[in-house]
Amino acid sequence: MAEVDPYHLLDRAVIAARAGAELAAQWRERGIGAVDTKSTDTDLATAADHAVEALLSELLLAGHPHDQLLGEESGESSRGEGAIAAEDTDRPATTVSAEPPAEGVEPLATAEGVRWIVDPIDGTVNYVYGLPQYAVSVAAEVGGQVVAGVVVNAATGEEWTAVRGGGAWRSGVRLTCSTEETLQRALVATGFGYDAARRAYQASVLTGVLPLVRDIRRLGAAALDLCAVAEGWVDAYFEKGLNPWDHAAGGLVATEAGLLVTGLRGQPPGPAMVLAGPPALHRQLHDLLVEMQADGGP
Ligand code: LIP
Repeated sequence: MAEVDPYHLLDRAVIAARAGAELAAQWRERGIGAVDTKSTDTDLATAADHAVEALLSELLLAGHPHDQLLGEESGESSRGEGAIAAEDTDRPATTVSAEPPAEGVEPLATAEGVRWIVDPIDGTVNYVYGLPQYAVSVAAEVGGQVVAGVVVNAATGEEWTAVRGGGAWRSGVRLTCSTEETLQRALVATGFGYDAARRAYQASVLTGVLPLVRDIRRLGAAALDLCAVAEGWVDAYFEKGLNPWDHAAGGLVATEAGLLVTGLRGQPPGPAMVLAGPPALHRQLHDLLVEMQADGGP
């Protein structure tokens, strides 16, 4: 069994995410290149998405033949199997992110490599329109658990980082989520899929939620929604239909800021539902979403 230092993985994630965000910003400035559609006419993938994911893959996998990468545009790719490469255990953690290593975050023993879960540009529609709410998201998964993650808003440069057990941070400040306890006073973020039938169902769920909360925010990038809830900029967030790359890093940031990040009915966060809420509010919103069968529909 090899050991891997989650802060070393965070170093690697931050270096890659910053480079990816820089490339995304350059493409945005120069023109984002061809824009293709994926599952529907409104589900976009740009040449920039592909270029950024290729850069992330190169930076994260080069020299680490035992690591794998799951990316939105390329799917699963791996460079061989086996234990963590030696350099993952020898190098001291030279953290490039702002937060200091926290007490109690021990190196992890694993027989597998690291699986990097990346979204090259989360919030692609915002990116195409030039709305400054799109992000590069990089998460490191070891033994099936995300242990380090970074989200960089490629428009503003804001950067959120987290190591499991080490807190969530932005610009050297440790994040704590909302303490709101009343659903009626909760500002709730959400999002919608690209398929028309799913959007109609999600709108019907929203019809039941909107009258019972302070208000709704639809910001357009799940990774940044999860960082917003970690900041307390919104009190809670829920969305059906997310992919692992949408919420892997942002979900750890939210968890480390004190939020409960779950699915519904005892399920983990996943395509059926991602719900992030402060402990005092999570149950109320959870039960409302169950009542509205928010994880159902197309
Ligand atoms: C987006 C998510 C967002 C969701 C959008 C879309 P993409 O990801 O971040 O939360 O509401 O429908 O799925 O497609 O921009 O990478």
